[in-house]
Amino acid sequence: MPTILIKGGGRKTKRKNLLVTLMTCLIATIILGQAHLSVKADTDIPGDINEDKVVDVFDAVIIAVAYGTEPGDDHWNEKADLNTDNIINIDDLVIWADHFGEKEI
Ligand SMILES: [Ca+2]
Ligand SMILES: [Ca+2]
Repeated sequence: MPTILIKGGGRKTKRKNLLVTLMTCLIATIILGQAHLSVKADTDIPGDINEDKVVDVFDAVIIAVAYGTEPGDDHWNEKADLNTDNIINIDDLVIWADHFGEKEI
């Protein structure tokens, strides 16, 4: 059985790997024809950052773009700060993951 060895990796490497993973998911979603246009509407689902009434990879991309930022930084997005602790990090991504796939009818 082949073994994949991943050495070290600082914060930037981990962030890059996360972004690559999220972009791969986005591309796969589009290819599979499951992508849809976002429509602004009020929503109460945690993790539905773009307020299209579904928690999907498009919301994760918004987190990825704002990842590691704090208020005042370039790319800061208040809506991506799901736990409202003024930093976009893995805790926000975990909240998104907990609600992934949820839809508002
Ligand atoms: Ca959404
Ligand atoms: Ca946060």
